[in-house]
Amino acid sequence: MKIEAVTIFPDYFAPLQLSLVGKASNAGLVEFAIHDLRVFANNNHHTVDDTPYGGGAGMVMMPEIWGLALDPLMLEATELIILTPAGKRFNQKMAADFAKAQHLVFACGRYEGIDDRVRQHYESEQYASRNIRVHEVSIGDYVLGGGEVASLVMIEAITRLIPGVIGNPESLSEESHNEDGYLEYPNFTKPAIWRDIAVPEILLSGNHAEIAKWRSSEATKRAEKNL
Ligand code: JB8
Repeated sequence: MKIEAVTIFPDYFAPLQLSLVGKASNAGLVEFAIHDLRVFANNNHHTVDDTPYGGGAGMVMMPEIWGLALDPLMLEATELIILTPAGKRFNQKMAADFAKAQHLVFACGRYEGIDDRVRQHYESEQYASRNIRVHEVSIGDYVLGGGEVASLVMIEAITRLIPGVIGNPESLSEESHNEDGYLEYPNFTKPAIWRDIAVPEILLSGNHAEIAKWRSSEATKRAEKNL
């Protein structure tokens, strides 16, 4: 899988070299390319934004510059992901679907976002016929300063689902994981007593059936508390 991002802040993507994602990249399971949008700003001050038509607060990123940046990235079978607070909420199902793609391109806006004609243009039939799809995505109900951090969140969630990235794929499918793929019950490791707090006795019993029952009941308690 190839993952690209277009941004005015390429340095935001430095963490892609770390941890599991960095290892996946070094192993050739995923390839990253981060592109500086400002390279395509052919005006004196490398400006990428202008005032909004219709008035209002803030600035809007200009479509011409985005077109120059994105055109060369729109290969056959590309998922173009535009981060915006108004997008569809990212979830584990979307991560699993994107993990099956060949090519992801993240368009990271700043200011009040990208001129909407960029979305409209790449949604047109000339791109659809080449299996290029556009997705407006949000990672949650809060407002970030731009799409970079949201892209990092999505890239981490997606990359760990690429076959071969997580050594033991049981940890993605085991019954002890919920539909979103994470452990729902509380976890404990050594020592058995820490600051006067003991690990629940049942976990030291070796009775796997009783342990499974206890974990299931703890998971239910937690789910109710988090409603
Ligand atoms: C300008 O909160 B967000 C988000 C906020 C943004 C842009 C993209 C995403 C662009 N502000 O998901």
